Formats: sequence, structure tokens, C-alpha cells
Amino acid sequence: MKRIVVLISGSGTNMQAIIDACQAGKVAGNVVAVISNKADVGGLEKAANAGVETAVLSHKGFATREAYDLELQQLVDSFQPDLVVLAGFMRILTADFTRHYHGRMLNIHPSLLPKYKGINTHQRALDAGDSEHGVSVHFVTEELDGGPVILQATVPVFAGDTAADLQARVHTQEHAIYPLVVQWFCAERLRLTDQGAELDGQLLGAAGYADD
Ligand code: NHR
Ligand code: GAR
Repeated sequence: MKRIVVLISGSGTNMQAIIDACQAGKVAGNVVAVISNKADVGGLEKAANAGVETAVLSHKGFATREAYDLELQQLVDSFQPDLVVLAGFMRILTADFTRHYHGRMLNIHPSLLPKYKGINTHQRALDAGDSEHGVSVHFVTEELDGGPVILQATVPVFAGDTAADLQARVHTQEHAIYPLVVQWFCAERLRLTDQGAELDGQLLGAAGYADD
């Protein structure tokens, strides 16, 4: 069983979906800890209710990002994770941190990458008049939202949609695709190579689509 540490900053619905999949036996792994950079967020309560250990490490009071990330790295490593999952974690991570977890850290980002890296993705898709929007799961690398994409889900944009409408539509898809990607990783079907993300030895994004 792989050991999974989830980093959150908010409501933790993706975290919950991953814990549920693990506890239902759909994933060859366990969430061994949930760490938040913010106290009193909904995700911490959800994790505790699921019997998962929680920790808070606030970024406030650290002089530099480097200092915070070093402390965060020590905390994460104290749980000896095989996989680190960013699930609505809202802090940009230093290059050193991302290198330390190279090939074993995932993020879910609410856009069809490479479109709309960064924040406010739903509003930006609306402002651009896009007819489609969506969400991407990717390996985390130093480049913000720039690591190799593993799986995406697409949703339609309807006339009159608000950013909140789009966010809700995307959220539902997130809860389907993130546990699936975590399952692939824990089953050792997913790898990060110099070429990109590989599923069952096939490079993703180049030619193949997975149907499982
Ligand atoms: N760090 C690296 N190096 N690479 C990635 O791909 C990362 C990352 C850290 C977080 C998640 C990401 C997203 O999915 C993520 C991917 C936060 C910001 C941001 O601007 C941007 C992207 C992501 C997460 N954060 C502000 C900051 O100054 C704070 C914003 C806030 O608190 O609301 O860190 O979109
Ligand atoms: C998700 O929609 C995720 O895609 C997004 O935050 C939400 C977290 O929801 N991530 C980012 O915007 C990262 N910048 P959750 O806490 O309910 O899982």
C-alpha cells in the first residue's frame, strides 16, 4: 500500500474523494496525513472525521518561501509518503521543494492546461468566450502548472454561466478524475519520465488515450 500525503488550503472536497476511494479499497494506498497551510478550513474537519491524521503549518511568520517550504518538506517527509497530492493547495512551491518530490507529486488545476495557468481560471475562460472549459491533473514540476498533464476532463460552457456555475461543473469532474489518477499511481501504472507522463509505458498527451 502506498502512503499518500494530501496538501490542502480549503474545503477539501478533492481530498475527501481521494480518502473515500482509498477507504473503499479502490486505490492501493492510504491517505496517512492531510496538511493545511490554513487553520480552521473545512478540509481539516473532513479529514479528522475520516480518521486521518491532520497537521497545520501556516505560512505566516516565515521570512521567506524557502524557509516555509523547508519546514513543510520536513513535516511531509515525517509521514514517509510515496505520493504527495496537492488538492486545492494555494501556495506556490519553491523549485527545491518540487525537485525533492519529483515524479511523486500531483496537482489538480481547474483549466484545460496549457490554458489558464495560475488563478481565477473560471473567470478567464468566460472572459475569453470559450465554449469548453475543464480540469487537468498533472505532475508538479518547478514550472507553475507546467508539469506533464496526465488526465483532463472537459465541461461545456453555457450562455449565461457565471464563474461559480463553471466552478461547480468543473468540481464534479475533479472528484471523478483525481481518485482515478491516484489509483493509477499507486498501482505503479503511472510514471514521470524525461519524455513526460507515462501510463502503462505509453506516453500521455502524445498519441494515446486511456479508457480506464
Ligand atoms: N508550485 C510549483 N512549483 N509548481 C506547480 O505546478 C504548483 C505549485 C504550487 C501550487 C497549484 C496551483 C494551481 O493548481 C500549485 C501548482 C497557487 C497559486 C498562487 O498564485 C498558483 C497556482 C497554484 C496554486 N498562489 C498565491 C501565492 O502567492 C497565493 C494565492 C492565494 O493565497 O489565494 O502562492 O492553480
Ligand atoms: C479545486 O477546484 C482545485 O481545482 C482548485 O481549488 C479547488 C479546491 O477544492 N485548485 C486551484 O485553484 C489551485 N490554484 P477542494 O478544496 O474542495 O478540493
